[in-house]
Amino acid sequence: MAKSPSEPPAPAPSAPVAKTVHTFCRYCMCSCGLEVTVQDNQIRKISADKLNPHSWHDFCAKGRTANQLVEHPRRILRPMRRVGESYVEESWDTAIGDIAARMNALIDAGGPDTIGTYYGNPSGHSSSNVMFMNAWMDAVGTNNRYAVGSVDQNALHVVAEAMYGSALMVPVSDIDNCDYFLLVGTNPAVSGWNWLETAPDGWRRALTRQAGGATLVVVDPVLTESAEKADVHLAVRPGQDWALLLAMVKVILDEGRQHRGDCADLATGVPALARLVSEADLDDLAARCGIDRGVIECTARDFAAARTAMAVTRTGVSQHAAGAVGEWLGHVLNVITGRMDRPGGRRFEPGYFDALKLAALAKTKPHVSRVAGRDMVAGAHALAELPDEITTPGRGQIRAMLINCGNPVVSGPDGTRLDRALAQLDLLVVIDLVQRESHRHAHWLLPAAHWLERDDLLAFTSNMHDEPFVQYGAKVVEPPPGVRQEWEIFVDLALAMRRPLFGVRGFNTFIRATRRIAALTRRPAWAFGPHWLDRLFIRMSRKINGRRLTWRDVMAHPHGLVLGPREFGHFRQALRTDDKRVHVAPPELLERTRELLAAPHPMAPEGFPFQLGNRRNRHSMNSWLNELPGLHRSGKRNDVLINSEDAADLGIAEGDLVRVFSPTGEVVLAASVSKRPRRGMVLIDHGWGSRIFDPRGGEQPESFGVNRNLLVDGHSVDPLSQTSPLSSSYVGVQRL
Ligand SMILES: Nc1nc2c(c(=O)[nH]1)N[C@H]1C(S)=C(S)[C@@H](COP(=O)(O)OP(=O)(O)OC[C@H]3O[C@@H](n4cnc5c(=O)[nH]c(N)nc54)[C@H](O)[C@@H]3O)O[C@H]1N2
Ligand SMILES: Nc1nc2c(c(=O)[nH]1)N[C@H]1C(S)=C(S)[C@@H](COP(=O)(O)OP(=O)(O)OC[C@H]3O[C@@H](n4cnc5c(=O)[nH]c(N)nc54)[C@H](O)[C@@H]3O)O[C@H]1N2
Ligand code: SF4
Ligand SMILES: [Mo]
Repeated sequence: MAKSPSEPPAPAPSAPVAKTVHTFCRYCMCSCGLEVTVQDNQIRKISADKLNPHSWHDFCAKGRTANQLVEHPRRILRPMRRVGESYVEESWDTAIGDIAARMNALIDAGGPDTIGTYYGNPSGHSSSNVMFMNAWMDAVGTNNRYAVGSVDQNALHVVAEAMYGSALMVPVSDIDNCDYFLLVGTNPAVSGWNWLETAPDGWRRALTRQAGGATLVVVDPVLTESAEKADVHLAVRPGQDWALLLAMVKVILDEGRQHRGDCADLATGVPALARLVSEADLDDLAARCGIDRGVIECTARDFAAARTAMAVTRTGVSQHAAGAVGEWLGHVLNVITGRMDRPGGRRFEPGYFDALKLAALAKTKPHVSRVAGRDMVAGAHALAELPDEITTPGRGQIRAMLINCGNPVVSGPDGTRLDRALAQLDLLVVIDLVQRESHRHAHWLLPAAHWLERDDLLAFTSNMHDEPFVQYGAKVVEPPPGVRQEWEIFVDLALAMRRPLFGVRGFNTFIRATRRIAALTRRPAWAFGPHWLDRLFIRMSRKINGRRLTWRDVMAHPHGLVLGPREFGHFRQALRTDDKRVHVAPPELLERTRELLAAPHPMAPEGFPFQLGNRRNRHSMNSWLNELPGLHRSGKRNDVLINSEDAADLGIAEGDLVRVFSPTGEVVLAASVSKRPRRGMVLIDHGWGSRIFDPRGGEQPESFGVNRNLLVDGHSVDPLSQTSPLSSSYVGVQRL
């Protein structure tokens, strides 16, 4: 309507008031407490929440700039359907309807296994995502589930299941009482003290102990930022930690340095372990791992004699063909020297919520994969198997894939083969914030919410914090209107496919009923969703000091709530083994170790004399965040680090362009001559070489650096953890 001239002028819009929200960062397991200033649904500033009593100390530039992914110029803002070589925006109804119809048609023709899924690392930082994705996969009934664990932490799941009786029973570090740190295959100075564990400020706390007299031993083929600070750096041969750790166990058992009480009372299987080490020869083990026998003996004796000590093993151990054995022997060292559940060692943190119980209830039905014939690990098959499962004809062949929070072409082995396989699918659906390398063949791109745009209660990781702690991850801003959280997508898909969520008949009817009631009463919270489960988990919380946590407690503490002191004595009780003891000698691990002992010493194949190592960067998160401005000021690319003596032999100088090749692939990048890698090893950061497409704007894809995993063979995996040997492939290097 036109304004009459007599009307008073509209008041000048007053600037919206800024508000402060306290939450935590969900990029990595450090889970840093954040203070975020918001104005008019725009993030103005992100800083460390220094009132967070548990976890703000690792706060880094990734958290500080988290708004940049929220505001990413190439962010997907509405569902996008592929039309030829470009994409068009569609409504959610159209997207869900089309995907449901196409998936149902595939299931009708070939059964539920025609639908495959891959879920990546960020899904683990959202309990609503994980729960509802599993509920949807159960609705579909597919066994074709592939997960990031097979390029990450599967070894820990396998070992925890075998030794402690639950894949989720992971010990946490008691850093502040530790006198002797044996850190194997981890670089906490860069990556934080985290894997399936959150020990806020862990690295600096360990350095404080060191300044007070504790010994810090870092086992790493690379002179990393952590190794530089160590009292002892053992530059192990890549992939051979198992030999080093077995030698240490042998020295301890042969010389009678074990903790007699724990070996008799807490553990079973010590005689079998003793038999195993009696078959091994110290000189042989020393030659395998490339560490002097005398040094191994001293390290073993010092570890066993220290007042308090812990061995910590991480991805540098797990991402190899002998990863599960290496991981196992790290735990064995702790158990036989009496480090479990004692100050300065590794504890079990019961948290506020019994995640082990829930994990046992929600266990995935066992399944043997069609092509490779392998069991699942922690509810999923190995990423390395995915290409063959897509391309090999027969009943159970995958014809549609859903990628949730993942970039497997870059994060897993032999991305070229996976990329080709993804191109053959009838349907590829991606849920992500932007379209990356693994998504280039997608038929549908579904826009996800960033963690700053969603609430999270991560009850599953309750026992992974190094003290009893709870914090509600509050939403900071509203997501753009066309964006949805993963759980909503999974519920809508299950409803549209007419397949019951959680695989429970009648569940969809129940959901519809709650939605109707919510609409009638205008109370959106009455519609079934993850908030129902969050409240349930708080209700199910453990009694601490005789009192159960309440929802009100959680909400009243936006900075998070430390529920009590770090306690010992929960480990034994938490064990899920039938005899309530730690199984130090699981038969499959003994057998695999004997296999390794019988195998010849590793030798570089003709023409590929170097082993390819890996680094993480403080300002990258695996294959993402690399593209954001402000991070990576020194240049947005990765180069190849070559040991200075090797470089001299090859005639390679700083900055030279080199070709790095393996039987699987090749990449070209600049050389950096360095003292960091040990001789015979070259280092390339992973996570680079992933294109970022522009499905909305139609601009050219952006790309930074090269994907070093193109050099990794996808066929060989650790038979126990099914993890790809990402950090021990053999490569050749040539100056161009
Ligand atoms: N050579 C080598 N390879 C490695 C490793 C190594 O050390 N060396 N490390 C391995 C490890 S430890 C890991 S964890 C894997 C990671 O492997 P992946 O999990 O497969 O890949 P990421 O690079 O983490 O990619 C995550 C994707 O999720 C998207 N994303 C982020 N947040 C969200 C969200 O909230 N919702 C949705 N839907 N999407 C989101 C990002 O945009 C990105 O595209 O890589 C592994 N690969
Ligand atoms: N800034 C940053 N932080 C992160 C991440 C990130 O991408 N960026 N990712 C997060 C994720 S998903 C994870 S899983 C954690 C991982 O946390 P960490 O496991 O600590 O990861 P890395 O920093 O890659 O350290 C692994 C170390 O193992 C070494 N290594 C390689 N091969 C061998 C070997 O055969 N033997 C031994 N002993 N060492 C070896 C490597 O040289 C490297 O220094 O980090 C998390 N934190
Ligand atoms: S990315 Fe940085 S700020 Fe975020 S949780 Fe990890 S260490 Fe903390
Ligand atoms: Mo990871």
